[in-house]
Amino acid sequence: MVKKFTVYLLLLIIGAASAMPFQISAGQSTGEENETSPNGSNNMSKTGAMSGNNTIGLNAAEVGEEQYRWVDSSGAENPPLALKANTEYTFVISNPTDEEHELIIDSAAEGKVSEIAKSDEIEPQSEDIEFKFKTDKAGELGYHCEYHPDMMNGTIKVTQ
Ligand SMILES: [Cu+2]
Repeated sequence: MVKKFTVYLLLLIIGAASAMPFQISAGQSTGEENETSPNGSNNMSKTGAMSGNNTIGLNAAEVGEEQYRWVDSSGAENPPLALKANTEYTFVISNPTDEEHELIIDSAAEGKVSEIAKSDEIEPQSEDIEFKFKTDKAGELGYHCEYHPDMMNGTIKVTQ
């Protein structure tokens, strides 16, 4: 246990040092900092936000025979997302599968029947598409695929 944890820590440190390709993790740690820091540094991180680090890589993936998931840049399947209200995010979505997908942002309360925003159709084997999303309300949202709602879905936590 202890050894595994040490190795994991080392990997984390190495990962952080190599220019941080884990955008979702980076977003989450920014959120934690904001909660504990005074208003002054919140303003500073908003300035940082405008410089374009609000990109979320979320790719369609076939993880087994006709088993589809959303995966983030670290390979996590259907990862929970943490977003800030009043901040525009750009989802960059690739689809190396042979199926069509479409990302729907939904109201978690009403689940897959509701639709707050949606991406364009994501054609099989297509180039990356970009989908911009912004909300002014804090709360719980969800996301899913129009065509694979039971396999490709996750939660979104929006904080002020
Ligand atoms: Cu799908």
